[in-house]
Amino acid sequence: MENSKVKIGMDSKCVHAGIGEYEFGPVVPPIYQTSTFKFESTEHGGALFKGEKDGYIYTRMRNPTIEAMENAVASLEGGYKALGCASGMAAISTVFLSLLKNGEHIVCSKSVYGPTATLIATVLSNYDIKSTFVNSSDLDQLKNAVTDKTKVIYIETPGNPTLETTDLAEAAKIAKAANAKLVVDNTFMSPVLQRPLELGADIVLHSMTKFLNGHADVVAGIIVTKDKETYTHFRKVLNQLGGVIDPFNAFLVHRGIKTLGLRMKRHSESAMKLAEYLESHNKVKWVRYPGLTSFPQYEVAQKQHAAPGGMISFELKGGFKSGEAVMNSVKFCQLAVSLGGVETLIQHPASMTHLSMGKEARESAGITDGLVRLSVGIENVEDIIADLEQALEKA
Ligand code: LCS
Repeated sequence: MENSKVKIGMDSKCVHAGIGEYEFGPVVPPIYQTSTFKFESTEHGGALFKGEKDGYIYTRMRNPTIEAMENAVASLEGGYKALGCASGMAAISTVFLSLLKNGEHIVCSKSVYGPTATLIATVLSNYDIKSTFVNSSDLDQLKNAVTDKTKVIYIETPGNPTLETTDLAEAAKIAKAANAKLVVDNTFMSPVLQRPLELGADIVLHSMTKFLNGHADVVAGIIVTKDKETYTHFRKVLNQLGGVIDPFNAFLVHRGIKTLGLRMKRHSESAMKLAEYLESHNKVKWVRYPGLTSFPQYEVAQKQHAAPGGMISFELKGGFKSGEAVMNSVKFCQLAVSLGGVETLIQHPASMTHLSMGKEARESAGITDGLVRLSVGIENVEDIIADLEQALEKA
């Protein structure tokens, strides 16, 4: 199916991507839960190491279960090949360490997952890699931040947790003119709703802990490359750094991907209803959701997304205290970090995911103290609304 010349729809792709032919004819790829693979002889082992023969040596280097999942994500994103990683952060650090050298420069969206910003500001800086953080939805800011040393433009869109949305086709033009690689964190949308490579990005990555797996039971990441040269270079670096996914987690993610098309539709439909409900609520100051006409980058979102996705952020009129009161009052929505699973999660970035950034960097990125983030699950939306209704009474 995967190699078939017949063009199939995105939901069909989610079900069939990456599935090959296996011994005994299973419809699901077997889990090769092994760290190593036997050689037929020293000649055979030598030929594998020299790349003269195709085959498996050691799971950190290659594993058939991991490869099946990687092929699925590469196919959904429209990429060449992908690299399964132990977490989203392993994917991000592998990309940075593969692309950047001392003396070089990275431009990054201000509204990114907290540890991504912290990694750039406190770890890459140790290797004399300089950085500039910009509101990347403002293309002039993005263009003006580029220097002759810029090698990477790193964009998370929609950004965590503000949902600030960057026009990727325009960002790709800026990167191309600067001879820099455009790297996009596509975690919030998944390839069902947004495909950055088609818009001109060079590299896409995900925390697969979120929508791709979708069931809140795996921590994993992935890097999708556009060409053989980049893939081969990244594979070598990942093999040295060692942050690879394991076969069982790869199997679980691959299983999760089968329902990705259905899940993203349901997340988007329910989130749209919730965003409208929240926007009309008298305790809510504002709502950020790409499907609302009030969304600051509504036109870009309409152009770039197949549907608005499952993430909402909103600010309560009562600020920090109200935020705390709502979160301590929810009964159906669960107070937890992470996102993109089938269950609805609610969290407070200033005290949780973006705590490590510090107040000043948070405020500059638009992450106000009263901001609440909602990851809308696939439950009956009436149950989520009823829970927020009773919790908002306490705000
Ligand atoms: N990129 C984005 C957009 C994320 O939201 C996260 C994690 C990561 C990368 C890192 O992925 P991980 O290593 O955790 O697989 N986001 C989280 C969040 O918002 N709450 O808890 C984790």
